[in-house]
Parts: sequence; C-alpha cells; structure tokens
Amino acid sequence: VRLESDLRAGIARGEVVPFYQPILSLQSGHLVGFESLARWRHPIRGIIDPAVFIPIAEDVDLINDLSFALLRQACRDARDWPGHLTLSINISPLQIRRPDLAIRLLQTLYAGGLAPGRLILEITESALVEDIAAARATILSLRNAGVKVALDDFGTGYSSLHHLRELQFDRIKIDRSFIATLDSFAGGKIVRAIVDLGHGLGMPVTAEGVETIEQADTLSLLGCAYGQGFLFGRPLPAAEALAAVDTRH
Ligand code: G
Ligand code: G
Ligand code: MN
Ligand code: NA
Repeated sequence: VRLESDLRAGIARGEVVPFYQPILSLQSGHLVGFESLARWRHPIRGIIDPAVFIPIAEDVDLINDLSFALLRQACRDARDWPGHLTLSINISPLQIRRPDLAIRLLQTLYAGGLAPGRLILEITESALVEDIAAARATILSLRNAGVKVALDDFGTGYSSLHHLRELQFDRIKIDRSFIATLDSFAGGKIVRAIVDLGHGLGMPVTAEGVETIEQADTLSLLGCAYGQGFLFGRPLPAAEALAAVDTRH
C-alpha cells in the first residue's frame, strides 16, 4: 500500500522518468534509435526498476497516465537527438485493449512534435493473447498513421508463430534468452530461423541482450538487422544516453 500511494505522488512529482538504451544497425554499426525504459527515482529508496512498479501501476489503474507522462517526456528528450533516430516505447497489455489508445498516442506525438514515423511501439505477445481483434484494430490505426509496431520478447510467449501470421509488424525483437544461447548448436539454429522468417515476412529483426562482440558478429553474419544490449550501452538518463553510445563495434 505504501509503494502504491507513493507511486501516484511520484508520478505527479515527475519522479518516474524514461532511461534510454541505444539500438544499433548490426550491419553498419550506426545508432538507429533508443528504447525508453522507465525508472522511478524514489527520494528514499533510490532507483526502482519497472519490474517492481509497472505491475503496481497496472493494478491501481495508473498505467495509462504513467505511460503518457513518460511519452510526453520522451518527446521532449527526442528533440535533442538527430532527426533520423527512432524512439521505442513499451506498452502494457492493458493499454492495447483500450479503443482510444491509437488516437491518444497520435495526439501526444503531435503535441510533442515527434513525427509518427519515429515512434516504434513495442508490444509483447501476452498483449495479443487476450483480445487479438482489439490489438489488430489498434495496430492497424497506428501503422496507417505511420507509427511502427514491434513484437517484443519474441519466442517466449505461446503461439508466437500464430501472431506473425495474423498481424503485420515492422520489427521482431528476439528475446534476450535466445541471444544468451546463441553459441549453442540449437540456439544458433533457432536465431537463424527467426532472422530468416523475419526477412521472409518483411519484418526486420532486432536482437535484445547483446553482451559480447562474438554475439554481435554472429548476429551480423546471420543477417540480423539491429542489436541492443550492454555491449552497445545500458539504459541511461536522457542527458547521458547520446554521448555514451559505443558505436565502435
Ligand atoms: O529496463 P528493464 O530491463 O528493467 O525493464 C524491465 C521490463 O519493464 C521490460 O520488460 C520492459 O518492457 C518493461 N518496461 C520498461 N519501461 C516500461 C514502460 O514505460 N511501460 C511498460 N508498460 N513497460 C515498461
Ligand atoms: O522486455 P524488454 O525487452 O522491454 O526489456 C528490456 C530489459 O532488458 C531492460 O530492463 C534492460 O535493462 C534489459 N537489458 C537490456 N540489455 C541487456 C543486456 O545486454 N543484458 C541483460 N541481461 N539485460 C539487458
Ligand atoms: Mn521492450
Ligand atoms: Na524483451
């Protein structure tokens, strides 16, 4: 109960902020964008991870207000970035079901001065399971307006392939558990198959959790388009994120 009432006040005080993790082209090594990952700068407890407060925000019906507060801040931060960089945001399964999600997102982008083509909405498979018809309508509206949609944590949900057949995404993000096992025989074959599948469907693949140069090299050889992970940079506050990107790899 404490953390819950704290969260409401914390959001109002602007304590919940986006951190940014870089996403690079594995073929060119260039920075292509950032994923916004929420952090709560709690005045007493220090930095609290989203795995702790996002479920609370969902339980007490704060997730929508929180998401839009984060997106407004991210639009402001993105003004300092080169104009071609994309902004990826995570959206809760609870939000996908709301019929006004697409219009509210587009209004927020317009007010924040971010072109719809620069936003990538990350949706996990669990968001699609409950109500695929509602998800389809939202995804269609957003893609028609130019917003890109990524299927997040690919491979960890059930009926992963079903979702690829039923919905058109702009990106597939392979869950980091598959990158961690890339050097095993089966692990390598699976990642190769996902990358090829993405190519065939016109959905470029992003590898999450890239931690070593060997992983980045293997992924590049497999034709994986984008990479994200501690090798290239950790999630950092807006003021540090751009300068800290390591594009030497
Ligand atoms: O940054 P970290 O790896 O601790 O994030 C943990 C989880 O929290 C990730 O699965 C991520 O998708 C989720 N998350 C981070 N920021 C947000 C956010 O702004 N909204 C939602 N819904 N989830 C987020
Ligand atoms: O579920 P989602 O992909 O949105 O969550 C991203 C989470 O993964 C963030 O919490 C981020 O801190 C974490 N993360 C990002 N890069 C790496 C990495 O290279 N290794 C590990 N172990 N975690 C990472
Ligand atoms: Mn994500
Ligand atoms: Na993920």
